[in-house]
Amino acid sequence: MFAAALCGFCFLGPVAQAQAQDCPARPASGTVVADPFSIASQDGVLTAKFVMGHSVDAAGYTHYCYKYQTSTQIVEAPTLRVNPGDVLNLNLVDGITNNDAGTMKMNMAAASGPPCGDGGTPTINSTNVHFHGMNVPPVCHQDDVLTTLIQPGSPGFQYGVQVPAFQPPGLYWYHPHVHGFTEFQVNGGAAGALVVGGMEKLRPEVAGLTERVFVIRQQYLVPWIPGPYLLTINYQVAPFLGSAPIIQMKPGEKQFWRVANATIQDFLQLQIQVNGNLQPMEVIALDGYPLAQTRNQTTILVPPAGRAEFIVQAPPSGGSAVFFTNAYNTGPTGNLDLSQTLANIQTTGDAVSAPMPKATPPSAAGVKFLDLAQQPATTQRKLYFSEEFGGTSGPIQFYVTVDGQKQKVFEPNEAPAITTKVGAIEDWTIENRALETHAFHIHQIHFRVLEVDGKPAANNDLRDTIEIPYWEGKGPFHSVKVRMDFGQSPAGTYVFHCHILLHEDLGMMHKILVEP
Ligand SMILES: [Cu+2]
Repeated sequence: MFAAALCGFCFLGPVAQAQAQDCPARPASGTVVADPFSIASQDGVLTAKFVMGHSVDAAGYTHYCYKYQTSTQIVEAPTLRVNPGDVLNLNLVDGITNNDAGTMKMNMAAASGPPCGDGGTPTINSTNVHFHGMNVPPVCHQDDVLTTLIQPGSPGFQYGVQVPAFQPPGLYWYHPHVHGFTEFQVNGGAAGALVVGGMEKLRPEVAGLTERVFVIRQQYLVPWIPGPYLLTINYQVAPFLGSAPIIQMKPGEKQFWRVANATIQDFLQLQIQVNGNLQPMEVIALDGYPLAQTRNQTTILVPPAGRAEFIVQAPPSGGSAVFFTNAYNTGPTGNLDLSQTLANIQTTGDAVSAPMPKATPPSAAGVKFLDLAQQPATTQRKLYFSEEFGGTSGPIQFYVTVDGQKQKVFEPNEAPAITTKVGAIEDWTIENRALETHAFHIHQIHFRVLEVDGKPAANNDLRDTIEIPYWEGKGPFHSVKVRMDFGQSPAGTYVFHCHILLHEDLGMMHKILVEP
């Protein structure tokens, strides 16, 4: 969207002066990409303490960081590894200090109802955590983002997240979700991977392969002005010009890559190019959920907040390969999602000559609601994304609206736009009436893609985030029809929104109440 539309934020002022480096140093460009530090549950429990830090580096980039103390150093945003049925005990301290922008509070109302955590007014220095894609309850101390506020200077907040026994193995992620301020902290780097273990049991293709976790993030040059931005891979900048990050593989080796799109707005079109040619990737899972059947793709579109897990094969000795994101057109009022190299794949060491072990047939056991498409829906709904220029509360308004209701931006104390019940099965048709592509996301549950633009979808994948292309200005609106199975939903109030985080912060979000 236009930089001009951001002027609601412009009063936040210029880039803060470089300050003491509270956040760990990030890797230099052109170096070998390391996986994030990883911490795993033991005996069904993962206990960790994070401190949210903040600093501005010498280049003027604002960092937000989930700091974690290992036995030897402080790292940021480690990968959390749990198994279905585990408990994640995460203590989060808001250690943001010396953040000048935070003194200029935006006019954000607190949510109605009893506060969870420290309460008070949400500011750019407040934080909380959303466990994106996890089917956990939207309640205080688990995955409530509507009332949970952690404020600087408080002793910290204790999450005790009960991972459901039915949570599919796969890649999820965590990030802050304070309405009005989500973009700033995620843009600064506050986001990390969460892996639910056991993929090799459902998809034996990945058993024995080296696993890599790549978190693609985005950082604006100036954190609250969209415009020039850089993509990073595991915190290493992937520059448009100059030395690309390096991913090392053995010649001919197959690896299992788990890639999270933790950007604030970028639609990634992931490709592997070998000697300039597109190479198929074997897609294992999307948005954490194993596919009913794996499939080969040469491009994987991953909307902001989406995840893709796939098998990559390195070129033989002497070959060269590139991990690439192709340009994606987000429409006349959309952002520029440019093509660029994310990393150069460098072959090193001995070639892997033996063929990969033959996979045993995959088991569908444990994959949730494979037969969902055969069940009748009890309710049909239509929702749409839209934008309005020249409104009273800023140059542009972003709406997601239940058809028949009034277009309005999210208010923390609003009533739910949708009320349903645990056990309901609903079909939602979500249309995009804006001149810009949006990314639909709902908390707590996955949905099955039934139709795209009114035609049966090529793949009935289970997703938690999906792109809906922009309107060309004439002709029908693009749409997706998805099936929501509230039989898998916890009761409670949670949200659906666009996962372009600025849009969410500006109110392209509403609540859904799922009654017990
Ligand atoms: Cu959007």
